Amino acid sequence: MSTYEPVLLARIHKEQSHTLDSYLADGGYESFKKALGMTPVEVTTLVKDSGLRGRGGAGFPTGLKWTFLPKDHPGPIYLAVNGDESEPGTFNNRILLEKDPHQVLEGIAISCYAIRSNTAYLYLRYEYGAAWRALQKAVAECYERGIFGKNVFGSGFDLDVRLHRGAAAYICGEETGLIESLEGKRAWPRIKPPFPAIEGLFRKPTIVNNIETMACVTQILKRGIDWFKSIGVPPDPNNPRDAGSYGPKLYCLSGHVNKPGCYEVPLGITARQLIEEYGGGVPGGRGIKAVVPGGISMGFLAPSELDTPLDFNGPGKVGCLGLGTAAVVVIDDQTSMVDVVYNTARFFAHESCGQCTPCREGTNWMQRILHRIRSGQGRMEDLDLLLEVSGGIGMMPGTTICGLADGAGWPVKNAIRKFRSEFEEYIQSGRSTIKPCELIGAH
Ligand code: L3W
Ligand code: SF4
Repeated sequence: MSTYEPVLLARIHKEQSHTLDSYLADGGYESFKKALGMTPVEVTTLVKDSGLRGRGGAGFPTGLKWTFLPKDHPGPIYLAVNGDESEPGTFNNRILLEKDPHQVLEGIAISCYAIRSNTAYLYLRYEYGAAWRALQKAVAECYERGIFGKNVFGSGFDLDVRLHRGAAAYICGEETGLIESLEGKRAWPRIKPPFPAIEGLFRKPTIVNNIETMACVTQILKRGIDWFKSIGVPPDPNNPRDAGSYGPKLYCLSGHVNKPGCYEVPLGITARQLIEEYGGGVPGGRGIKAVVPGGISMGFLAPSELDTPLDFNGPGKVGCLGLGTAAVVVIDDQTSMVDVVYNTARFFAHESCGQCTPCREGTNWMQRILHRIRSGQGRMEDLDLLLEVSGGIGMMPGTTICGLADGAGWPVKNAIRKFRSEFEEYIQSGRSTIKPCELIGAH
């Protein structure tokens, strides 16, 4: 097991870890004070040089994103913090917000200062009631003690942090859907460009960053670049475009493991290490059929791919979409991949916002074809039809406003490519794994 000592999760088991008094006793808000003693450009450069990449799914370099803001903009500039954590299997943001909200709020304060924003909006997933209550209390404490508000710490810098509760829809986590929702509208993603950094919330320059990214900003200010870069994976020397995978990461481990949970370890741990050393293996000593490397949009690792490093590059090298949210879901050898992929398709068909025809129709096609296979009525040509709908030229990939269609198609085509014989056997057998209760309301 790694000797790494958690930093982002260091406080979560302490009594009253969510309170301001507890946070201040551990040196809380000293990083914000340190940032206020620097110029905004210096703070941005520090974050850029740390190599921090966004933790919300795309892994985009955080400091670089900040530099996309228009120079000398008269303002306002906004920070929108994405806490609409909805990717299945992902719960790292919830833990941070429930147990250590001030670590996140401090990162928000530092980031606002760096990007010259006086207003941050934290958008929280509707279902996160405990996190909502913890955040409301934490923000109120910050206003009471002068950490937020006018002239914070006598610095001349004004900061408002506003909380917004989401609307229980996956698409609210897409950055422009989130912005639309913050504006009080239906969360229909916008066409990019313009990117939010140029034209975002209320048509003003806006940076959208994830909750875990904000916690990392706090720790980078506190511990420095060398600490951050001593953890994780440096850039691939054979890939000049690789920015590396530095720092700690919160991996959410779930599914068929003995010890599911949120584990903080260096980026680059392999799926096998995570499952065996942290998750305690698969219950009953059963085998592994597949592993989702980072949220269901990303596809599946086959048993022969379990030594894949879960950094920003590793999963992509074995046919997955990427690291995503680092939500690792273990699927044992007693589970049907047809059922797994059907559940995935059903989820995306439900969550598609419906603006784009390839996504609205494609996600439904996939669900219906997979339902037909599951009901024992599948045809062998259904597999190529699924591959065509999910990955064919001019079909779902690359034809839509946001990435949901790509993310919906990828696990379907990836599963058929890696587990085709299982799909074929299922169709040939003519059997069905549909449970009677599922027939209620089935398509
Ligand atoms: C200015 C440019 N800004 C890119 C910005 C862009 C965004 C960031 C990354 O998807 C992934 C997705 C899900 N000028 C820019 C620029 N930017 N070029 O950089 O952009 P992008 O489009 O690569 O990613 P995205 O649309 O933010 C996120 C995957 O994450 N995912 C996540 C789902 C759910 C959660 C959650 O539950 N927490 O995040 C799951 O796998 O599929 O691939 O800010 O504006 N030239
Ligand atoms: Fe909506 Fe899907 Fe189009 Fe995204 S790709 S905007 S979810 S219809």
